[in-house]
Amino acid sequence: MRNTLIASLALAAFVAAAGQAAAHASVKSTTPTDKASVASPEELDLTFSEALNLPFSKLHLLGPDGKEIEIGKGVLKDADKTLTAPVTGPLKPGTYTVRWNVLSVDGHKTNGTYTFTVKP
Ligand SMILES: [Cu+2]
Repeated sequence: MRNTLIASLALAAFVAAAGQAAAHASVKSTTPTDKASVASPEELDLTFSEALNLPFSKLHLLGPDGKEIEIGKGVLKDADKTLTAPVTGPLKPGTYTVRWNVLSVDGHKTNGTYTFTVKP
């Protein structure tokens, strides 16, 4: 009885780990692209490897001083795999960090950051 329980717990852990490795959302492409030098963008676009759950998926924009800059509400497109948010007003020259926190439809949360530079 006890051995059966241990065996099924081990199997459950294995299945959970395998599922995570196979399916959590990773970034496939972004606009602006990572480390790009661009004119002030009108929006941020991040395309993920799987569909997202919008209420639990958010983009944050941090300015050259590290302070958060308010951006518009995110929306999903391209079969819910692309998260887009409008950037309000022109951004001053400098390096910006995009931080993303997303929940994919399989229930896994992932997050990360990347940077782009606004040209003078
Ligand atoms: Cu997943």
